[in-house]
Amino acid sequence: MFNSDVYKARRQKLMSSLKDGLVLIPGNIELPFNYKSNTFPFRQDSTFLYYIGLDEPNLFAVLDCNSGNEYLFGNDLTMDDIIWTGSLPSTSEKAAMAGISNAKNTNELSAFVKNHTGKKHFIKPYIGNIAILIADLLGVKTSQLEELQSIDFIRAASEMRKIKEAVEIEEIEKSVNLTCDLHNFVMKWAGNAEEYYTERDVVGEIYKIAAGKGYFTSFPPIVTIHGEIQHNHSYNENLKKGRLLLVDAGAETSSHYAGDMTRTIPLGGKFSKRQKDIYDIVVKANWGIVDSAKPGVLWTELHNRAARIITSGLKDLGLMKGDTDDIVTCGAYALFFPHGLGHMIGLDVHDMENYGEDLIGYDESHKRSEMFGPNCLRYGLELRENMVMSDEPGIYFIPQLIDMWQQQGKFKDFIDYDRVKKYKDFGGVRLEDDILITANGSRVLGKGVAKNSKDVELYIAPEDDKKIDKKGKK
Ligand SMILES: [Mn+2]
Repeated sequence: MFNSDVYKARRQKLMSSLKDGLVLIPGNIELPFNYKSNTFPFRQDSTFLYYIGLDEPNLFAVLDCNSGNEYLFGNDLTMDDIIWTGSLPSTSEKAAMAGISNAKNTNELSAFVKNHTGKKHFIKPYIGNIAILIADLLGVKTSQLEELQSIDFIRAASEMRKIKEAVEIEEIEKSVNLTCDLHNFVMKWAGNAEEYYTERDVVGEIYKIAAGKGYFTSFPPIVTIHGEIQHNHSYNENLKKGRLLLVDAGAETSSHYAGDMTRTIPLGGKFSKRQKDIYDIVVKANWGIVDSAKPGVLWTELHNRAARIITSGLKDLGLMKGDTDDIVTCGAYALFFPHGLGHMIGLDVHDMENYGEDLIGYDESHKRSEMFGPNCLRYGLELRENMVMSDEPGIYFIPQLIDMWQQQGKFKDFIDYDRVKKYKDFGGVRLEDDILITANGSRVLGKGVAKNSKDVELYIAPEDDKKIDKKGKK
């Protein structure tokens, strides 16, 4: 964790923005996967990590905005516990690490909260047991938590968390570097792998690096020769030479900041002409965003910029036709690019998604698009200095969607279905990097992974490493 001053300053800022009432910040608990003592790896709640920093289960923080007093509730270990866990810091020692001066036993929490008659700020929990706890503390039903949650707390916390502090950027860059390590390993390994290996073997290598050198992966990896299936977690296909393997994976270091990158690897080491044509359009779209991202620019505009680059590339190949601006306005490109350009990254790989995408990514004057494709965009506001975003355009050929749109005659003036149908066995390409918004532009975080088609082929082949451009654009 960072120095306690970091957390103290964040809590001060939160309390002065909320002004009134108690702020309830529950830490996470251990979750069983088949019986109580057999648990998933513990992952602390990100709001708790941000304001308190302590990375242990069964803690609960309360901030009193009126008095400025801060409390940490926890259970000190009994001898029965120590036999199993060894001795661990007491609750007051943990409180001191977070810069909190009042430590209390968990059995005092209920009376403490119930005796306070003022406003209570909390964010709707995503874990059932914590929802039950909060509902009990407030004397309400769990079904009421959504309407009772504090929008002020959500707005204040997301305003703080979306702009990364220097210490956070340093941690994110470490996570992105570990993410680069795993992609560099996987690109070479899978690019040269024999066909009896499967997607699952690649996943095993990803877990080995992410869990061995960091905390874990920041989300379940997507590793698939069917890149057109957006969240494919089956991992059963063989690594067939000539196919493209889409690998969307990220590492989380022990500070719990996330990295999130995607590379699309030609199995066997060489792109076919048809693959390279599509791949190079996605490279162009990916770099197009790096070049134009800067403070003040709307993320929706950058989504449209990626859509324009993809559209004009597909027009060059004869798969689309007509006016590029018309195509972007009506959303015909979403046949090939049916998701959003990218999302905020921080303590969560989709940062603060538990606060509600519309609450953190949109506001009164920026409403979410209702159009298929851009309606998936998780952020629709302006970029600001020191935000971290994923830049992840893609082109996919989804056979069922192509058939459906053709049958409906949808956008037939813009899409050449006879040609598109020949790509139904193609799969998909996505390229994703994590970018920091700087004062005047943006910077790709991390040490880099080959991206341009020539560099990818060079890297997979027994290479002269010095020739490969992992940061540049040529
Ligand atoms: Mn992503």
